[in-house]
Amino acid sequence: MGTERDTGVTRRGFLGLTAGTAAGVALGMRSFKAHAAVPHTEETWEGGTVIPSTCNMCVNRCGIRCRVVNGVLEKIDGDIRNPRSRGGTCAKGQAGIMSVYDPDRVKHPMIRVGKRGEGKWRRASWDEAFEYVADNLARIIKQHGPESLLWSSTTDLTEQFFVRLGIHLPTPNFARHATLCLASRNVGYFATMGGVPDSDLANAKYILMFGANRTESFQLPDNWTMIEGIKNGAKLTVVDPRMTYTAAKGEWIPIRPRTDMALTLALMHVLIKEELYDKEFVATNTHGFDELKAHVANLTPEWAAQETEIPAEKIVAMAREMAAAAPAVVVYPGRRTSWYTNDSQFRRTLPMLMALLGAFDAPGSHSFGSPKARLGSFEWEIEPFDVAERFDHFETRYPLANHEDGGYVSLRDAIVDGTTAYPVKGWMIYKQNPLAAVLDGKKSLKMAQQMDFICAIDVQPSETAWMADIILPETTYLERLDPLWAPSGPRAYVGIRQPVVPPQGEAKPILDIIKGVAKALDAKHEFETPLSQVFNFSMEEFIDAQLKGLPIDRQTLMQEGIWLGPEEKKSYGAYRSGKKQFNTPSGKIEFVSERFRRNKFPALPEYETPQEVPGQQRLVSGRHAWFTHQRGHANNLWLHELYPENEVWIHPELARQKGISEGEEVLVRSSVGEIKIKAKVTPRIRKDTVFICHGFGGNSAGQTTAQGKGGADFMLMESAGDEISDNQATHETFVEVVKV
Ligand SMILES: Nc1nc2c(c(=O)[nH]1)N[C@H]1C(S)=C(S)[C@@H](COP(=O)(O)OP(=O)(O)OC[C@H]3O[C@@H](n4cnc5c(=O)[nH]c(N)nc54)[C@H](O)[C@@H]3O)O[C@H]1N2
Ligand SMILES: Nc1nc2c(c(=O)[nH]1)N[C@H]1C(S)=C(S)[C@@H](COP(=O)(O)OP(=O)(O)OC[C@H]3O[C@@H](n4cnc5c(=O)[nH]c(N)nc54)[C@H](O)[C@@H]3O)O[C@H]1N2
Ligand code: SF4
Ligand SMILES: [Mo]
Repeated sequence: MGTERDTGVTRRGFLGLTAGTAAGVALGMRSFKAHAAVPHTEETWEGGTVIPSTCNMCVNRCGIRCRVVNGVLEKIDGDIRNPRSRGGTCAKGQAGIMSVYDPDRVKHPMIRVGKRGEGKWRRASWDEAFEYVADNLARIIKQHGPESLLWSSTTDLTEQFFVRLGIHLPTPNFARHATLCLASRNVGYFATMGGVPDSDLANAKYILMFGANRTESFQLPDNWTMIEGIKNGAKLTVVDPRMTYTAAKGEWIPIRPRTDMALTLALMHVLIKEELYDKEFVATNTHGFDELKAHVANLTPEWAAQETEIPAEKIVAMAREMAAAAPAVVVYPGRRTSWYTNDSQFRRTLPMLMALLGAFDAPGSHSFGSPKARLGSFEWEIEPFDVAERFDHFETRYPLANHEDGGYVSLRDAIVDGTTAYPVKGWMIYKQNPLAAVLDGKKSLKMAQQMDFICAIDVQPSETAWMADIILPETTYLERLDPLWAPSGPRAYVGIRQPVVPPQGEAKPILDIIKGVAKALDAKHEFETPLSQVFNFSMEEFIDAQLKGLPIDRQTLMQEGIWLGPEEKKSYGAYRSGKKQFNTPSGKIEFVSERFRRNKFPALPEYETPQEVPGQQRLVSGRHAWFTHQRGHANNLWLHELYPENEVWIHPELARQKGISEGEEVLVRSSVGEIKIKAKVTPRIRKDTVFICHGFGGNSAGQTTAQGKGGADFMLMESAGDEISDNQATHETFVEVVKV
């Protein structure tokens, strides 16, 4: 691991585990009592107790207030004091109740007795379960070394405990959430402007979205602020091959998929040619303008029109409108950017466009340094360790990726194709469902089958847990105390997630599970630092360390649910004037990246016309507002009632050609798989594209509500990853829709 990192991400900074050293602002002292009056809904409630906490049904962590009557969770509402969620809870947040009372939930440790995947299990005590896991890990460490263990998990407040255990073995082989979701966005933005900036949507005059579907794929507080922006008169332009509800709130630009970079390059061409760009900002704050100018000189709107199927006049008009609105423009960074093999380079073009417009460090545009509470750090054991190189050669193959996240596509393919540097025999999985979240599902299954040992720590018998040798049941987010949550946003705050009801069955919180494994493993193997010594603290102690320096104690925070920092007025101008530098090698926004050039990637994003398959459609996927692809939602009884199965969206003309009618079951076929799914015939999608909402088509027999409902997009998607970050590229596959 010891190589110089072009990403600048070091093992010390891993996961932000050194939280508190990040860009938080110091908070003024203000007593909690001074907060705005809390409740809204509970005034109408009769009886019961109200416990404030933090939602975990998706990534947003809204503030919630949970009403418990006689030990039963009856209602979840939003917490109006939360500066990001502002009292909102979506359908998923309210259906969180059913994650506790799900009849299929795993409530006891389960050990596989039949063949892998056959679904035969026996109940085990926790003592036996810890021994079982430790025996297997110790055996693999002894035979092949700790690096023979793959450690995979998805971002959450608790993930750090699981990852710490992996670090202390030590294994270098992590597979984390970013590589399924937003790694390419992060690489693109960090390379270009040193971070992913905040977007002041509420005060923007022009908002340009590429796919990002804020009215359905919730991302706080941007759902709220985008609507505020529109109310304040902003023009919203949504570029998407599909007319989402977000597109319906503005102008829909039905782009030919995978050609977005042609549009952004042509927009830059117009801004430069018509001298509409912000000359002062470009001179003070950017690097490589002359090279950019030459690079886009021939990339005319007429050229882009052929690629994107957006009329040239429209592209010119967009550039002019943006320039007229500048600097109050937001070209939105997006969140899920696991689309194509050129995603990092495409995402680079977004901050480049913003830089030309001078749309940074001004109201209505991008900025860094939004208010954030500065949490105290928990003092972990000393690192680094002497760790092996990764088995998948990730660091040399993807020199500019975030190496601590790993790359799911390349690591899975290396294992299945037999090109690993050494054997990979054990797989520990926490709060992740890779057998449904990674494209080319058949290939992922092969990876699972070649493991000697798989342990899944989950709340549900997910597709992945179903293939494990042992399932360790975690308590749901409504039954446990988690580390604190202090995001940046419109106002600094600290939120707490705490037990609202007692755990079902014998489920345990992750820290207790890790402690159990650590103790059992210490008895079987000698570690540099005994693992039980690493995990010798309680969650309460961890939280107390986080609260150090903040004017609130744990008990009060648990009672109130939130600590709000002072209201701060954002100040602008430090970057524009050149007083503050960007966190890039040149200290400026980089049109040209010498770092990319050095690593043999194009220093300026280069467009290539996508290859298409005649007679077939490009498959794209995404979200539904009442459903989270992840977290076992297809099995949630209430959400299932709202949205029981997904469909494949096809254009009416295509449907007519194939004789397919609305609601009819069809076959969708690609080079790697075939699924049955109902057709949704709609003019809201291009004729050359089909759409499938991700998260359905599950094949775990343990999930009786979800099993077999709808179609699994990931079984159709061919293996592909972004060239720079190895973020999975889920929209590279062409499919045939067949009438049955
Ligand atoms: N085809 C296709 N693939 C995609 C996407 C797509 O749009 N299309 N989207 C991608 C994106 S953006 C993402 S973020 C990933 C997400 O994919 P993952 O990272 O795998 O999703 P998660 O929901 O974090 O993890 C799901 C698992 O966590 C379990 N779980 C839920 N709550 C808890 C808990 O409290 N404790 C424990 N231990 N387990 C819990 C659930 O039962 C489930 O098995 O998928 C990606 N994959
Ligand atoms: N309700 C709900 N909210 C969620 C989630 C959820 O599962 N449910 N998940 C959360 C997570 S983990 C994430 S990452 C975010 C994801 O939120 P978003 O980043 O908004 O991602 P998606 O919903 O996947 O939307 C992708 C959109 O891109 C479009 N698209 C596909 N190909 C192209 C293309 O070539 N060009 C353009 N311009 N557009 C294209 C698709 O048609 C789709 O509408 O949502 C978060 N919020
Ligand atoms: S958006 Fe919905 S599911 Fe996500 S955290 Fe908020 S309430 Fe929960
Ligand atoms: Mo995601």
